[in-house]
Amino acid sequence: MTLNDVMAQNVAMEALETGIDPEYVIEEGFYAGIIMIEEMFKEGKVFLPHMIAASEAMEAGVRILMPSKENILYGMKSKGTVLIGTIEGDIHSIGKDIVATSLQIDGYDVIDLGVDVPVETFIEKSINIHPDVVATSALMTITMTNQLTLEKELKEAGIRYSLKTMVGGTPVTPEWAQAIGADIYGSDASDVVRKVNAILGSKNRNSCSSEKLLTVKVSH
Ligand code: B12
Repeated sequence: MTLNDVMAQNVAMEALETGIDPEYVIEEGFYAGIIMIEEMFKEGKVFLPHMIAASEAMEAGVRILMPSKENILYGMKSKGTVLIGTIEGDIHSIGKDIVATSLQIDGYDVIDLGVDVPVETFIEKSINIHPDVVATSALMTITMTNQLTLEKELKEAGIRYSLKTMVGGTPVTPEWAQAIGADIYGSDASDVVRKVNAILGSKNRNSCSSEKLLTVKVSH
């Protein structure tokens, strides 16, 4: 852990102690910071190692701001299962982690497959786990196309009808989601939680998965 990471953690702890909404700290603090670094990167004022250091510091801070899921979720009934990962070819993790954690906090069983997840892995896990939602994050225009491949392969595997798909990430738009046939587009964590609740709401009222206790622990 670097000095930057420790400083980011300290700022996050200070914010929690003063009672500021953690989501506000992420959006207006860490997110704004990383976008500033991106601008400096584009202008050639900082380089890739600096971006990596900045994003690691952001991750360290965000981890502090996300409450201990095990405490919150103990004994809570699952609202459903979400399989999530950053799509093949893409290693960006921060946004995906925030979405995963927010869904967990809201009562979903979240299985986080990590980053650079091959389309085949999403298919295999969907067949074995029967998730309610398969969610993919894409931060680059070239990796967005793998979200389309996933749609096609879910159909070929004969399981597309049995689940909902959800897409997000900086270059992903509602138009893209519609064009590839994804069920849900989410712009940020609160939008995701609202939309997943809306789309699974009717199912949850009758489903046996709502009787299942949450078991998955947070992986990050
Ligand atoms: C930090 C960062 C990195 C870090 C990533 C660290 C990490 N652990 O994630 C590092 C330095 C490693 C990195 C590497 C690279 N990066 Co980069 N990176 C960024 C940066 C500056 C911020 C991304 C971020 O973390 N944002 C903060 C989070 C909170 O926001 P978010 O990801 O958008 O997530 C929110 C929403 O999008 C949504 N969401 C996210 N995921 C999901 C999933 C679902 C299902 C849903 C519903 C919603 C959702 O909810 C989140 C919470 O609000 C962006 C710039 C940008 N404007 O996005 C470039 C950016 C994404 N990177 C870019 C590039 C090109 C790269 C590299 C190829 C650079 C290189 N030359 O090596 C490599 C990628 C290698 C690879 N194979 O993936 C480009 C992509 C361009 C494009 N359009 O294709 C960007 C846009 C920068 C730019 N302007 O050029 N990067």
